[in-house]
Amino acid sequence: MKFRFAICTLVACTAIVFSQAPPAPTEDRVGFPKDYKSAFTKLLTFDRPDNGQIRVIWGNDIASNTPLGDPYPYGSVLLFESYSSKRGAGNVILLDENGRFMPDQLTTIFVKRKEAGFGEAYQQNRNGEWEYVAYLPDGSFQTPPQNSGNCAICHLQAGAFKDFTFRRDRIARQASGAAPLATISNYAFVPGNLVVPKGTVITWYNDDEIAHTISLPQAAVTTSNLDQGATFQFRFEQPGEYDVRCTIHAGMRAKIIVQ
Ligand SMILES: [Cu+2]
Repeated sequence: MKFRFAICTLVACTAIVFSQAPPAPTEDRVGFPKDYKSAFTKLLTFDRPDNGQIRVIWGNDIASNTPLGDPYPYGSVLLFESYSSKRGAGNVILLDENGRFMPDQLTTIFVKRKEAGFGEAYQQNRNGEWEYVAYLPDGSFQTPPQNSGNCAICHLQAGAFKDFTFRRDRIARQASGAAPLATISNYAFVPGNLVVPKGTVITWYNDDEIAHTISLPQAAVTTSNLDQGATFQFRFEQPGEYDVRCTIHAGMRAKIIVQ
């Protein structure tokens, strides 16, 4: 528990503020799934360009077989491994030939489990029936249960309709977790035009609520429908100008200039 003293001279008051960790369980009912690499399914590898972390999301059979839109059944376990990524000169994040971050060190394994009656201890921040614990790779605590209140606060953002789980749309669409260089939003390619060096892999991410396609006439490529959360990747080997079109909405136009 931390104490903070605030003295408000204008109103001549002195207040003592107790800032406390948010409410959380005191006991680990999640459990470190030692054998996850053989027993779980790898669902998504997600690159975070803001901090260079790679998140590899895994689910046990119950969680992995739950369709998008359904709540996860009891017994579901989801986890993500957090890796640092390899950096080059100037601390620049290095990319592999597919435009992906390259894992360096496995630092933390964040785990959540859903069981009947779980989550009550988070009180006002309760996420349905999930509880959270984070472990170091040796299975010891990184975030013990009593400090996991912030996990619940964060996962509240995913909302009850996604059963408090992020990236479900990407997992369901088998999307790439690469950081997109372009997105589709409000019936538009964003940014409209993009200039890249040859050899660049561009990942488009459909952030719109309806399906679009991506057609590159000069490369003779047209995707099938990309639902929300889906991605499409293409490597531009040859310099030139490439039109980008949606075959459903004729007004959607952009250009990739490859140098
Ligand atoms: Cu479209």
